[in-house]
Amino acid sequence: MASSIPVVQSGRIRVVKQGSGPLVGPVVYWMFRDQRIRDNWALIHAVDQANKANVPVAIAFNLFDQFLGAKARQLGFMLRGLEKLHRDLENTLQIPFFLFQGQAVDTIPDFLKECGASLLVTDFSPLRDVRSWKEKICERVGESVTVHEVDAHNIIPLWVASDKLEYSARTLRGKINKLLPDYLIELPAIGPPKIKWSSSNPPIDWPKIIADVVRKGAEVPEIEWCEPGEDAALEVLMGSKKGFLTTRLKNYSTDRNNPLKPQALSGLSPYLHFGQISAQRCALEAHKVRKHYTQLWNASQLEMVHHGKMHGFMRMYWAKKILEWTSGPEEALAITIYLNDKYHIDGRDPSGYVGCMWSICGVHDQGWRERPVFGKIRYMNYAGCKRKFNVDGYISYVKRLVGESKKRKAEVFFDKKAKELRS
Ligand code: FO1
Repeated sequence: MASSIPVVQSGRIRVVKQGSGPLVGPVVYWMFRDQRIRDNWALIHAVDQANKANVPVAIAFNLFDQFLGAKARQLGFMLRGLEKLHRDLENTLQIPFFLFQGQAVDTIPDFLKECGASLLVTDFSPLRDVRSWKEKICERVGESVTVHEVDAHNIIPLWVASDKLEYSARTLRGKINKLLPDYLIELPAIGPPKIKWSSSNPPIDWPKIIADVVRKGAEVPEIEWCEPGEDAALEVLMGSKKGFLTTRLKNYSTDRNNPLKPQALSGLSPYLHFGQISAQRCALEAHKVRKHYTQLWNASQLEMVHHGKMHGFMRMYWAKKILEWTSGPEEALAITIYLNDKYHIDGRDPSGYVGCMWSICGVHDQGWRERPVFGKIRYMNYAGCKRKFNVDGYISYVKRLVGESKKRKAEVFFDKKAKELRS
């Protein structure tokens, strides 16, 4: 197998069948579960292996006649997503996309034979049927053909996270969290492969295929409220208008269990199911939002510690986050009063104590709609700050303040040292 260090972590790839021959023929990625170009480890691996062996790469998709009772609703969504993927592939990566209809155990081996492929890359699905199809395909492909399986769906590859049926989320969560630093990493973008596919791939009559599928599966009609495809998925995740992370996450903690507020949930499951968005992308983007969120609080804390005077607005946000993060109001009050007295030039003052009491116990404030953690105490969050001021500007302002204060400290330190040395 021609491959130096794989671009995809070895833990994410399983050699399902080791072919006897070298990688001299094309690489084919049988796309099944992860129907997307961006952030797709299986596609990244297929292109990487093809480039390293100087062979072309193609994507093959098999449309089953019947798939677990799927009707117009599911197949229409899936195929409209694939139609966009096919167009994007042609416009950006020039990777051919072959659509077969029938049983994958027939169409995939036939295609590999026809194009003389040396490596079949598959994405990973734990479904029993899919596993048996893969076994049959391994039996049917030529001796020389190698078959790889890449877990492009999970952040931690399933077989790395655990080798057994976990009896509780708690035990599995611990294993996953330990592995996140290794696997929750940025994904490389792919460019057009080095070697172009020889034959031009046959045109696909998407409107006809979709019309047939929708007509045959009419008993479960399509949905209108959820636009299929990778671009729509990213909009739902982080679009400026209705993105979950950008505009709706703030309601999640309070409204996630309210069926009358479906917008509080991400709305990403249709896209995750068909692999039109990567769970890893969702987690990476959520981390960025979270980092921002803690960066804002850290900035207010640093402004107090180094500058000795935190802006009044930030004192409310700062104290309320401590309430959110601690075991209850008593602990939060103890911490805010301790820090306020220790670092604020204007701490140890009746108005400081009232400020802490206002933020944490609602003294002099009205009662607000009850919500988890805060009860009836006024709620303040990052989104609220963003509406009021330039959060990034405040964060960099405090960075400058801290830099200047540390520089002054260093000057004082070295002046003192120099005096000592002179005396
Ligand atoms: N995957 C395919 O490769 N070909 C299909 O024809 C196909 C139909 C299909 C219908 C409904 C559905 O919910 C899923 C379907 N899938 C199909 C699988 C899909 O790719 C999902 O990612 C897997 O079911 C998730 O494991």
